[in-house]
Amino acid sequence: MPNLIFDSLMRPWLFADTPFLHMENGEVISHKAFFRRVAQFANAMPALGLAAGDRLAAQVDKSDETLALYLGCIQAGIVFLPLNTAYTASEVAYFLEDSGAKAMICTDAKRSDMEPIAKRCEAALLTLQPDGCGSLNQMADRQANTANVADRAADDLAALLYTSGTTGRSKGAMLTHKNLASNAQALKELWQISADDVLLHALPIYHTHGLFVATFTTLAAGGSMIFLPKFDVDAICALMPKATTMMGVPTFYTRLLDAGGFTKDVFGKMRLFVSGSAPLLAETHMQFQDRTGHRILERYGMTETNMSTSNPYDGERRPGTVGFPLPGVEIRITCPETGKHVSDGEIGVLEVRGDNVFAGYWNMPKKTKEELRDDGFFITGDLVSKDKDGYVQIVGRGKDLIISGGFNIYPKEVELVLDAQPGVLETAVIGVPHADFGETVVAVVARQQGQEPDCEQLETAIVQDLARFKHPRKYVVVDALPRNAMGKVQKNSLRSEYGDLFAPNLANNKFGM
Ligand code: MLC
Ligand code: AMP
Repeated sequence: MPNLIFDSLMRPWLFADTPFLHMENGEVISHKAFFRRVAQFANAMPALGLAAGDRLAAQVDKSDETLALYLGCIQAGIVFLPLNTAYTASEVAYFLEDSGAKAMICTDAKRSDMEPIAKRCEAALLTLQPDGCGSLNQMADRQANTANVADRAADDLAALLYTSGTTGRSKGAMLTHKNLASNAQALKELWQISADDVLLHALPIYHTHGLFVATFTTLAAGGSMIFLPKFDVDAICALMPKATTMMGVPTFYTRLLDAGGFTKDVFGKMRLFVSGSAPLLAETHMQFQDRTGHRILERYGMTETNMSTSNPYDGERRPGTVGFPLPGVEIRITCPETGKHVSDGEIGVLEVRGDNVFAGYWNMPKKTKEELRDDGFFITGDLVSKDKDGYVQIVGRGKDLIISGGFNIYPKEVELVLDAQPGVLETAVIGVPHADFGETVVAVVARQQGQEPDCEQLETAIVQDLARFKHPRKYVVVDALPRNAMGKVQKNSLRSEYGDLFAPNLANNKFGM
């Protein structure tokens, strides 16, 4: 019975005594031991009331247990819905309601906040703890360590990942077995990942990058991972001598370059550094090459498409570009107004087609139709050009999106919270350059005539509703927002005006007027 992800990424290593996870405390978990735990989680699913095709949402800390739960869902045919640990209870409530998840897994610390939400959504609520003491860990302990494999077609869903949208409403991207398995194999081949590779894994595992790109390529090759709970420069420098590869967002690389301890003793044995999820400045690429002799391999992707393009492993890795389409992925560059192809060298919207492209947005047929064309091309919303050698360069975004340290923030979501506060006429939320996060969030708030918004109150509303990474790092109160002749707010002019707010000497005063 087929189950593409299980068959291609898990089955080959089920009984292998080779190492899979090197934990921070020195513990080494073999493939065999890990997959026994996976089977225990798979066997726990019926007791949670879940059957193949049902959704399970999880907002839990990164650990070997979390990864085993993810893969247990794959084995049992459950659709996994991972959630950023920074999301507030009200953000999680939306995902639970929208997805119709039948089970919600959280940490012990969040259980009391989640109880009323899970009850309202009629979802089973259990906890998962890295130390194995949560109620779901204990339920898994009681299960057999071999399990049946659920029959899943290539187009059946494996995961539901929510991405925010320009309307402020998050959309669940439906990812199939075919999407994830094909991308893992393509990247494994392209980046020459082998069973001998040891990946330094410091990314979160609730997003495409840490979960699918990093973990699934390692599984595709039968390699192992040094599995760190989060990115910490000292831990990275201490453990890199044992690794051969690392995948990270640009902030990882700028922080490493700033670290005195990042020396040849540390990176000497590494063979590959991959960057993605946000633009890597050509300057960072060059500085990294000067310091280490390594050329960071930059690739490009999206939650909806997994990875679409990559710089070559063997050929020239060109700074400021994201390389070529992956094998099996087609791209075209079109005019945003007419939808017609643009000539090489001209700027247009990138469209992508291939087994990597998702099946659509959960319960949003209209939105799906707007972004996924009848001929299978997905409109990414990223503005790109292609040079004469075929290298794709991301030159901007057609969508109103801020990327901070690899996390996406759709301004509309923040604006909706601020617009509802007393004294606020309207708000424009923009991204401005930031040395550490690449971009950071600034809110430009127009006061209602004769009233003065209370910035502390704005901040309170934001803290209550939105995850920390979405919070404006600066509020600027103005009389009116700039508009063009059509009445559209001119965010470009705000970005020019406030673009240097995070110049070092200005960054301290949060509430600029
Ligand atoms: C943490 N904070 C952030 C933040 N991460 N704020 C803005 N942007 C971020 N990315 C908050 C913290 O809560 C903290 O708040 C403060 O900022 C500084 O904390 P920190 O300790 O310095 O943060 P740190 O834990 O180091 O996190 C930074 C980071 C992390 C870059 C290591 O954000 C990270 O791992 N990012 C990776 C994101 C990722 O995997 N993206 C892939 C998406 S998939 P306070 O209160 O202390 O000020 C995708 C598709 C594709 O995009 O192509 O890959
Ligand atoms: P997400 O919705 O979190 O999957 O983020 C996807 C977005 O991240 C893309 O649409 C791009 O805007 C951006 N992105 C990913 N990789 C890169 C990259 N290498 N360079 C520039 N932007 C990138």
